[in-house]
Amino acid sequence: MSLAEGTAPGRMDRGAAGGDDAEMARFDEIMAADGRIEPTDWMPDAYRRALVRQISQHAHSEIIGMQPEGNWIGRAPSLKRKAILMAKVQDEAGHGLYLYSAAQTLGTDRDTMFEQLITGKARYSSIFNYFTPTWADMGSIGWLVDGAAICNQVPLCRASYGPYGRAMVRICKEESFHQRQGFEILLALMRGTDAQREMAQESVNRWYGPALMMFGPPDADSPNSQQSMAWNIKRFSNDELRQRFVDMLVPQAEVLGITLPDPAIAWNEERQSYDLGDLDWTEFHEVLAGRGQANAERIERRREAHEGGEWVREAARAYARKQAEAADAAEAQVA
Ligand code: BYC
Repeated sequence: MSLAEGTAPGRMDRGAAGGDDAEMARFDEIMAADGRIEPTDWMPDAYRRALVRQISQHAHSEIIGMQPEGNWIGRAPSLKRKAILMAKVQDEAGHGLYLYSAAQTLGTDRDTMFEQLITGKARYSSIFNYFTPTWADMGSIGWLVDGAAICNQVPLCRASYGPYGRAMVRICKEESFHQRQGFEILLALMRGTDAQREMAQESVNRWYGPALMMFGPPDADSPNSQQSMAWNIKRFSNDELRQRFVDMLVPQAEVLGITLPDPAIAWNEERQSYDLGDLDWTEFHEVLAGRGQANAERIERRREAHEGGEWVREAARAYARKQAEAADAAEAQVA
């Protein structure tokens, strides 16, 4: 959709005669200057929709992303590992909340987003539909999944929509810690027994491909990339970021002594980058269609947690009601 096709709520209220063109021109100017759009600025509807789509999917990913690791909190191999894992999972809850707040500034309420998630209508990252059968999976998630997240999300700190970019700054700082703790789990295993080394390698074998698919389909099959890049939401294409990630991983795998499960990985002198093999995009589309290992379980657990939390929401509403009544009563007394 072209920029000119967009309309946004409030546009008619704000636009004096010719105001629409002026607003559009102002928006284009901000984009051309690589500036920021804030919630009170006029923006085309299509831009607003693109942001709500990406930010809400991102928020859902953080919230669903708590489950594969939450699975290991009670079974972490030491008190220290348990404390670290709990902190990481809590960070993910926090990331989800910053992102829901950013999406709310675009006029989409949180209840609607939650409803879309628990009814299976909303997307969240494909990566969280895989099971975590071994402790080494906590290492692989940190090293590969959070590593991919950092590659993808550091450029999002410069996203043109202010609340999203600002949320990403804090998220990326925390993701760096997450990635290091994953690398350190794998390093400890690789310095351990043969069985521990095997566990680490087997886990990386399972997570490598799905982690690379987190960046989205190949550029030629990515319907949203071009427009998102024109709007300075995305700064790099899916394939560019995937390449960056592999270039970052190869030397790290060497330090770990882990083999990346792609025999096609080879240094390309001309491109000054690593060549890589094809990924299983059929699997990706199956997961997106809801037929991954854990899709049904993830949504079911989320729905249960949401329903189980109803009493907390009710208590918060009752508290807010009482506060409002007290404020009204105080005002009436002054009057
Ligand atoms: N999984 O046109 P494309 C985390 C969808 S959280 C599922 O390239 P776009 C973490 C895409 O939505 C990780 N769906 O899309 C948390 C689109 O469908 P719709 C999440 C995917 O938006 C806890 C269609 O495929 N990170 O790291 O230009 C613990 C065509 O794709 C996926 C973010 O959300 C996928 N992997 O690019 C640990 C980052 N890929 O909406 C870690 C923000 C694509 O048209 N998001 N699709 O129905 C983005 O950067 C971009 O949205 C994407 C996709 C790169 C993901």
